[in-house]
Amino acid sequence: MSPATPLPTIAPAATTYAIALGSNRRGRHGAPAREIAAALEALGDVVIRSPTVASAPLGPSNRRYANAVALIETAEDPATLLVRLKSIERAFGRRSGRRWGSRVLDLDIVLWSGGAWSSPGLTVPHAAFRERGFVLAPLAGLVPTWRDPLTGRTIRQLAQSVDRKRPRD
Ligand code: PH2
Ligand code: MG
Ligand code: MG
Repeated sequence: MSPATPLPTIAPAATTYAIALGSNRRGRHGAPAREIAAALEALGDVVIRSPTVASAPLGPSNRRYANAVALIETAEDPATLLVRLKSIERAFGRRSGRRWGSRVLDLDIVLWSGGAWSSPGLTVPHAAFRERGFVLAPLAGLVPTWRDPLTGRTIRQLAQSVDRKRPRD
């Protein structure tokens, strides 16, 4: 008799996310750019990442940011991924507090290959990414032709629009 054929295991399909990383405060890994590098390690399954760029703070903080964008591949749905991102932020010393206060690490879900998603406390695409040069410029270097599912515009087009409005960012 032939040996039993193993049952096929059905793995959930991997999807791709664009994650925005930001830091404007030293943590245990060092200066903001070091926190970003360590966070990319902690994320795992990074397919491609942008360079880390320095950017002027948008909002009330007066500390400059280090920002980057990475594509990751995972079978997690957006709500499950968000729980993991929050736990990485906490492990890096992020304290909840003033909205937009300085932070060791901010990990935001910007886009998902599954399209639009909405659940309590989470909207994908990220509600404000279309106005943020520090997200769109690095993202346009990775996926210029990815389309925003809400507006139908490409990342390149969105990046060009903010660039025209805020040439110094
Ligand atoms: N994040 C914010 C608020 N302002 N400014 C820059 N330059 N970079 C950021 O990542 C950033 C910000 C809230 O998450
Ligand atoms: Mg943010
Ligand atoms: Mg955030």
